[in-house]
Amino acid sequence: MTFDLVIKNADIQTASDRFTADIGVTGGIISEIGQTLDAKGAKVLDATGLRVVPGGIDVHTHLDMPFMGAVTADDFKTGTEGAAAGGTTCLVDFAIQAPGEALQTGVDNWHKKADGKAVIDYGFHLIITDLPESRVPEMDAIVEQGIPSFKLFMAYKGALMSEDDAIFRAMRRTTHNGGMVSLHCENGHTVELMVKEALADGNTTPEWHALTRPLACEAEATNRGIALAEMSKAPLYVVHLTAAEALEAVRRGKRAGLPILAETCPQYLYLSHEDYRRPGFEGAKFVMSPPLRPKGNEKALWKGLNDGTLSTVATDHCSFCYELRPGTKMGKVLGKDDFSKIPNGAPGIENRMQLMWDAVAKGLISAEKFVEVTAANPAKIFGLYGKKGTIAVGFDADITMIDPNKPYTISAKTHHMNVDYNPYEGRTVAGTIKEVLLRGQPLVENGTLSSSLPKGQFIKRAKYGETLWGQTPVKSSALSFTGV
Ligand code: DUC
Ligand code: ZN
Ligand code: ZN
Repeated sequence: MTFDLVIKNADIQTASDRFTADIGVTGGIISEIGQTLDAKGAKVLDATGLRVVPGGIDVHTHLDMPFMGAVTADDFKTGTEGAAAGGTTCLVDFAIQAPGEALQTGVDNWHKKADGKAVIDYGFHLIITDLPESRVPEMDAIVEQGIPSFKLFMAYKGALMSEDDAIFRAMRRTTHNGGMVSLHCENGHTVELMVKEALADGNTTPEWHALTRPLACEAEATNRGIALAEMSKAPLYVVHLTAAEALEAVRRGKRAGLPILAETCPQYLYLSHEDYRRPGFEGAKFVMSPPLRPKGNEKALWKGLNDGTLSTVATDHCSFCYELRPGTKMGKVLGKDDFSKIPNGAPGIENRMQLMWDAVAKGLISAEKFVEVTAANPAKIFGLYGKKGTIAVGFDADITMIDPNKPYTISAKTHHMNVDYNPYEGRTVAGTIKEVLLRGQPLVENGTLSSSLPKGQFIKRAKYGETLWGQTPVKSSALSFTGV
């Protein structure tokens, strides 16, 4: 066998195993894993001293997204460069169907945004905002294009929110077309009322964003979403789960044998409601939905990761600058006098792998769990497995190498994302992302973003319950509701 690249002495970590071997790459695909591969004529990368893990897969990002009168600061260029620098080699971004628009239009718009700009591989989910009965069949064509997942919002009344009948319609269709619905679970009706009351009482500061979206607001919606999934006999993926009570609802659903899957994000594991009380207007940097939760809530999330109730850690990367961006009217400061006008969202795409590896170093999760929630499960759930999500022969050579002995300090001064703050500013994590490969091509070399970055490809994902073995969709043995 001849190779284009051989990674020598790799301390390989997958979701199930750790072993030392050489990795041979041919045509961007892992072609052999063995003890002493012959590297004659191949480029050689010596991984001695590094931990070698599958490239991260972030299944929840919002790049180049118009939202709340602003547009996110990161587009597919800066967002994927940030992702690459942080060891993420594939993402699934949310395309949006605007109200009144055909579903296909939302997808077409997102292809235009990403094509030629992304430096890592990517897929899309589709956010549905308007689903009368007459539009439901349009979902089938979207699934057939390799976009088998849809997101509907139970919050953001008057903008993104869907009522229960639309959610139910979407879920029922997925039982026929091989798609899956994911839900943003917050009760948009109570949020609207509580926000109005808070403002009428003169409560305008960022902390009120969280006070008007309490834990029960998320728990109620999560319970309702699970009930809708049960009635429609459809799988459900709960995005950005934060509240312990919502986690309990997922746990109950799983125990009852329902195909319910859930994700959390690093911000809900590492940050808390106290960040809203930072001096001045700084709390606005943490205004996102659902909001950060009171200290102590995160313990339930770590437990949920470890016992499998939570299957994935994604970022919900949705970056808005803090200051007004020159020449635009976009920035968190839009809500200086009214918290409800602060664009919701925070950056994180670059820091997810570092923060979760830090959890390994601190003993909060195992190295196997790290790979499971950052790469393997995202790939299995979202139809990428067989191509992405582990280090094995036949898979894309998407590989991240971490120096576990070199701490790294997170800062907006050094990050690659196009945003003027970092929610984790000054935090030192246990490892440094040293080398990152996308289909064998360098994204990060010796800790620095490569000067000649590869072109990211749109990945046609397999339907729910299928994988991309040999790059062709087949029924999966990899996905089980207890396993992920
Ligand atoms: N939450 C956010 O904070 N921003 C984008 C959308 C979302 O669900
Ligand atoms: Zn959401
Ligand atoms: Zn989101």
